[in-house]
Amino acid sequence: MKPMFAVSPVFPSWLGRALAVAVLAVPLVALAGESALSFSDPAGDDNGTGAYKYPSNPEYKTHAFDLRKLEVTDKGDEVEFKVTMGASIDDPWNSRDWPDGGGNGFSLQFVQVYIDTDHVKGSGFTTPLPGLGKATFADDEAWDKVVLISPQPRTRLSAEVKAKAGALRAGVVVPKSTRASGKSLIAVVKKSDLGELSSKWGFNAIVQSNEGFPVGRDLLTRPVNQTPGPHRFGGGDDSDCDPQWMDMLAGKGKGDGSEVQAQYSAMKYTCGSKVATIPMVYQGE
Ligand SMILES: [Ca+2]
Ligand SMILES: [Ca+2]
Ligand SMILES: [Ca+2]
Repeated sequence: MKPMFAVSPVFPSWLGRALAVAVLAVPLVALAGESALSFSDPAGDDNGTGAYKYPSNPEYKTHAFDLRKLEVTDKGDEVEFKVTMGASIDDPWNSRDWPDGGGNGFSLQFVQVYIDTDHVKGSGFTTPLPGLGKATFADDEAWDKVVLISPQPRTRLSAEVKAKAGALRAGVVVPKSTRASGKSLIAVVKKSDLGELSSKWGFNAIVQSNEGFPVGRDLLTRPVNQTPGPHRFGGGDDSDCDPQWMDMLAGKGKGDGSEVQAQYSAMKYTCGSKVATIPMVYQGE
């Protein structure tokens, strides 16, 4: 009898610990799978500085470049970036038939999600990738990573980055997969390429247009000119002294009306003397 008494109290306590670990492990995994950062942007501010116009070709349909939401979700070993626009995502140029293995099922949009992972002055890059025109990030909001959400196949995107990004290439993240769904673009990034997602990170989503035949050193981006053309945005400058994108996050990234003016102010430029600013939005602060 004695050995039974000696053993039996040990067994339940071992079992109890195992159960406690199992019960704790389940919600921890579920929490990681659900934790997400969400940023909103006002409707109808897809005119850059306030003056920009869409290309004249009707394929660039109304609000196809109107950023509404950026959601960043922790998926364990991966992080999902979901960018939602004001119109359904189309594929008028049949991206599946493009060279290098075919594109990602959409044609027009190209979103660059800039991320400040440390919020340390002087740490990171203060200029965007080539093709966005003249623009700067504040010293204490310099970006460390940029996720490229492009319809181009990975081979083409990676080759363009290698040829044109220079030193900025160190921060470029090419997603393992990118697709369109309804009004959203969804890109999945390996956490080993990005780091552990934090609510303290700063974000901005720059909405550009995919250009398969880019001008000069532009990295797959479509210029903004003075006058719109069939495949050129208008309302800017024919050189690259203007900020060349249509929409981005501004203010607190909550989507309220004040963020329209905040965007226009940040994108204000004067050729030769003042360049536009790309602000970071920090949800955790
Ligand atoms: Ca918007
Ligand atoms: Ca321009
Ligand atoms: Ca905006």
